[in-house]
Amino acid sequence: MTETYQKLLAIKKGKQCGFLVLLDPDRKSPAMLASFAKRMEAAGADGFLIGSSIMLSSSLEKTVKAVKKAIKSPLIIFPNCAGMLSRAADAVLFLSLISGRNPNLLIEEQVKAAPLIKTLGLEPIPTAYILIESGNLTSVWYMSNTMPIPRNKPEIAKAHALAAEYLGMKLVYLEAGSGAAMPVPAETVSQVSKYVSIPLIVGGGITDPSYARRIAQAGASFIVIGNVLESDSTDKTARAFSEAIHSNGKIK
Ligand code: 1GP
Repeated sequence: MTETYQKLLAIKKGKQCGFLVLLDPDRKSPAMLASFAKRMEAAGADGFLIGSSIMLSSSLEKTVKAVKKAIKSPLIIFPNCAGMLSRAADAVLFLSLISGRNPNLLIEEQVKAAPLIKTLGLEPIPTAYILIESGNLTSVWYMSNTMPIPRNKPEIAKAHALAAEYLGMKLVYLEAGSGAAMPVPAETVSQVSKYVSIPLIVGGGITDPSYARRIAQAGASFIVIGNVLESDSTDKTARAFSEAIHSNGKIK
């Protein structure tokens, strides 16, 4: 069962870089998130991740159902623990936080989640989650109790990404953390994307379409934008991100 993963590969093939929007169920009601997702899709989003580092609200199932009804593109769960699942989603990023040395997030949560994912009939997408130092203490850094990779050491990120590929993982997610002061360096994206052959998702702290364009040019397969779109009442920012991410390497 790899239908959603195949859709992601088709997006990457057709557009070179895909634009994913992060939906945080803790920040808006299901109805509000559904109408926001619909607008983001109209503005050019290719797909959606739904998740939160803490998940205070208990409305994930309701939110996933509402968003799913409102959009046509893939809706993928971006979980923070084994229980964060919904059968209404298209897939779940089956994450292992491989930059950390916390056994709970390397394998324990996965062992708990696997039987649930099977029972729900959800598509798991094996994903290597790699935290990159981003200047401030982000929620994911604090909550995961792991050290991120130093931002001036792309060779360490490369080694982790290659290990993930050799372990059979299907995606690498280079994460600065939602709301990061500094996004993943373009140089790291460039070096990692040249070094491995699996698609690369990049996110965290990207607030400027011109930086998204740089990351796309550096070889990202997907760029995730969250925070900066939440106050985007006119969708102008989303359209600017879409244009930049889909520019197919054109310099502006
Ligand atoms: C975090 O990449 C996402 O995983 C989104 O980050 O909210 O900082 O855009 P932002």
